[in-house]
Amino acid sequence: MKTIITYGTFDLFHFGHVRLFKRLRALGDKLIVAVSTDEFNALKGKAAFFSYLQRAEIVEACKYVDMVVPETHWQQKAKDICKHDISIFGMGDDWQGEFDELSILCDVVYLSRTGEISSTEIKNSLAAKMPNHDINKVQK
Ligand code: C2G
Repeated sequence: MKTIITYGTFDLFHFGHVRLFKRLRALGDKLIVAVSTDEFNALKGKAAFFSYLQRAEIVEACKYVDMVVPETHWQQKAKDICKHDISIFGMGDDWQGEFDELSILCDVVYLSRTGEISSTEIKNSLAAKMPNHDINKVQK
């Protein structure tokens, strides 16, 4: 059983995320996705539109994803790799080289990031279209 793991915020889920998951899943038999909690996002200086639970629900619904776990701090990766018997740690290549130290535990791969889409770009283009709305608030 070859298990892959990846980490991220995955806000405003889009085809760039799907393409990453699809390619990672094709490398083995099981894909685990560690979704950044709201508290960890604050440490990353990121304010997601959707809450952790909403983002985890969306990611879990993706057919390429077998399991979702919370990402609560930067240093959890090595422990996760051992705990889940990970064969491959994978990220988009905007993280190229940042996690090479994990290669003592498993294979480390960086896959090309999908161009022309990002959660930030989605937010910005929506904000431009709706100048009077605060798109950072989920409509109740
Ligand atoms: N990604 C991608 N193509 C895009 C956008 C994102 O391949 N158009 C990939 C990124 O390269 C990353 C993953 O999707 O591997 C998640 O991206 P983010 O949600 O922006 O997560 P990030 O802020 O990079 O957090 O410990 C690692 C961090 O939690 C990563």
